[in-house]
Amino acid sequence: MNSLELAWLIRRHGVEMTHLSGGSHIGAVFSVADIIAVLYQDILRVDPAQPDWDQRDRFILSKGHAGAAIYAALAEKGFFDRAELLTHYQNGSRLSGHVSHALPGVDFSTGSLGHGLSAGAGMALAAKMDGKPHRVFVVCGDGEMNEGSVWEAALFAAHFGLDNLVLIVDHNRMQSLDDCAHTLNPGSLAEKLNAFGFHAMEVDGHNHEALRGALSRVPAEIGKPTAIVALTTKGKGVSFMENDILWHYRFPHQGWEYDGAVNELHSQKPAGVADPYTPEGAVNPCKPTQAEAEQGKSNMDINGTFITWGNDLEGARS
Ligand SMILES: Cc1ncc(C[n+]2csc(CCOP(=O)(O)OP(=O)(O)O)c2C)c(N)n1
Ligand SMILES: [Mg+2]
Repeated sequence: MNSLELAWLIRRHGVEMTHLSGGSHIGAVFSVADIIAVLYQDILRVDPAQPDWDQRDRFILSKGHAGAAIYAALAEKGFFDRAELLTHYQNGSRLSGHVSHALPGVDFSTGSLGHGLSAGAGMALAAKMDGKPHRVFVVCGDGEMNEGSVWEAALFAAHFGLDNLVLIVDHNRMQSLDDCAHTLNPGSLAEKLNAFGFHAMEVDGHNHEALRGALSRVPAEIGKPTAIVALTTKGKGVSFMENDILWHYRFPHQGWEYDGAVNELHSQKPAGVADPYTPEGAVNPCKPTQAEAEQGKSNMDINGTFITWGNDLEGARS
């Protein structure tokens, strides 16, 4: 398998998992899918046969609401059975809505935003103190960068010269209810991280070559933590989900949402990969009514009023 195939499978599993569970944050999963695929396929030194191997690279998905993405990657890499993916977000499942270290291959439970970089910095410092060679990779959301604890961790990482620590920011310019710029404008994250003592750079977060290039050259500078600000699109891969805040939380409902998502993914399917759920795509796909098509692009009207339908209004606000 190559990273493009893994990224496609992460998105396809993501559609199925969120569709079946009626939950999860599919826009965030699609946004980070390419980053996670390149990490797991080409960068992370991990071994599914020994998930607790002492010298494995550590990975923390600090934006833990995108747990479906790491679950799909871990299953594809052989950490657990693919069938378990379909229990996601359901009572009793190890694959809780937000990332849980109950699963082999998960180093740190997340979901309460703002903690991953602190934990990762601690792991990186411990590795330095013990003279161990592994690296620590942390993915934060750009909305998550509003959390003050992230910047405290950044100061700490630079102060201790943690060049075995890599922060990747999934910079999709949106958070749960609005654009980052309208919520608490982060300005240039790369400039700020450089000012905090990182070696920071911007890359196209959907371009596997660019991601691989940046992630293979860590540390980017000896003695400094590396930051990769990955420029991404929320909902990347399904046109009606892209850049639409509705899809921060919404799951693909039965009918045209599910069929449309599946068939758009099929139009991008790498030849070497098989769809485990709908080998030929959605057959006789449902089409949205005109009203649905008009509403389906947003959950807010021009006055900022929520106009969602179905059963996920509260979810859209979490
Ligand atoms: C401490 C904390 N506050 C609020 C939330 C609720 N929440 C879940 S996702 C989210 C938005 C995150 O936006 P971003 O970090 O940009 O991630 P994206 O979904 O865009 O990848 C919020 C506020 C949370 N999980 N943790
Ligand atoms: Mg975001």
